[in-house]
Amino acid sequence: MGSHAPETLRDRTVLVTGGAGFIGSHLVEALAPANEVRVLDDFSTGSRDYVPEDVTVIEGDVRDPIALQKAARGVDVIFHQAAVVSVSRSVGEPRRTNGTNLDAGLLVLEQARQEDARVVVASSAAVYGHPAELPVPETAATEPTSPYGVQKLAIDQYARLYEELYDLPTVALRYFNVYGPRQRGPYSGVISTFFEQARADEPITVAGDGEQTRDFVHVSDVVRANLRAATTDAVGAAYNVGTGDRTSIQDLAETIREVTDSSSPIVHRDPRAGDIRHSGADLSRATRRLGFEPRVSLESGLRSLADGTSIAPVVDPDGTPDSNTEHTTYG
Ligand code: UD2
Repeated sequence: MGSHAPETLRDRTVLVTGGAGFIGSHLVEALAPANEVRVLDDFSTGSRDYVPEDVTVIEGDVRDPIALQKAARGVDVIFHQAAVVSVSRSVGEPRRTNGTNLDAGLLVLEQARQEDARVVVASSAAVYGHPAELPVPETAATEPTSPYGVQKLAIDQYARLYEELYDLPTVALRYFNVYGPRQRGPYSGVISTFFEQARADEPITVAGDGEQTRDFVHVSDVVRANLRAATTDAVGAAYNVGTGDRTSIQDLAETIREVTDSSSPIVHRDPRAGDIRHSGADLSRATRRLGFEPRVSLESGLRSLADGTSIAPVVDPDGTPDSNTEHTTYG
């Protein structure tokens, strides 16, 4: 594959659905002000405080065709980040979560056809279910273990199909376990839970033996994958977005206790029903075709969370492409 897409985008009109949420708001920060950025969000979990001043906010439900039509008018790229991210909620309410995670995604693709816009879809490692191989490549079997995973697989495949059938440029990014600032709430993931427990000097609750592993990827790396997806020629495909490293939950608990200087005990609770044992990304395709390479090690990501320092993706303040981006490191 020839030269890779840059890690910057400028002078475009873009829409970020779920742009006030955890991942979406970090993406918006990287896109504004070099682009005209719009956010469509219902603020069910996101916050206005996360959205920069110069961004147009349309408050609405992504399932509402009128709101979406308004938000998407004249856009060049849609980053579709809005979703119900709780796996357990999808188990309790498969049909309702399907509305947001799949039906709305289809609406986004249809709207993009009208506008002739590119679509970058937030897919998930959940499409693999219990991964058939480790690290798991995009070509592995997809047998989701939750409605959430089925919904993400469906929109991931629709994105590919829209490229094939209608020549719409689409990319699906299969996020592994994303962490970083602004992640919070009951479904927010083990890293934010452990941080809260460690800071309160309360027990850090490891589910089961703690030997299960995950591929934790910092949100700034996820933003960088999105920026590449916004201009790549390698469309009509899905790409893993992780680090390629796996960390056990026990090790994670110990590191978080250390970086927060906490005296919390680490306690073991019953294993979580339906938990996947291991998860880790094979990044070969994402590196080869997209030029995506994660930059933030888990250790430096956790330290920056503990210190409250932010890690920006590789975009300079006015969005000018930086010829040194390939070699910029953090940590
Ligand atoms: C992640 C995604 C989910 C889906 C899935 C696909 C997050 C937040 N969720 O679910 O959206 O894409 O991957 O496979 O990224 N744990 C504890 N103690 C706690 C909480 C969790 O030990 O207090 C364990 C949990 O049992 C699991 C691991 O930590 O083994 C990660 O849990 P999670 O909820 O952060 O994410 P996961 O992998 O279930």
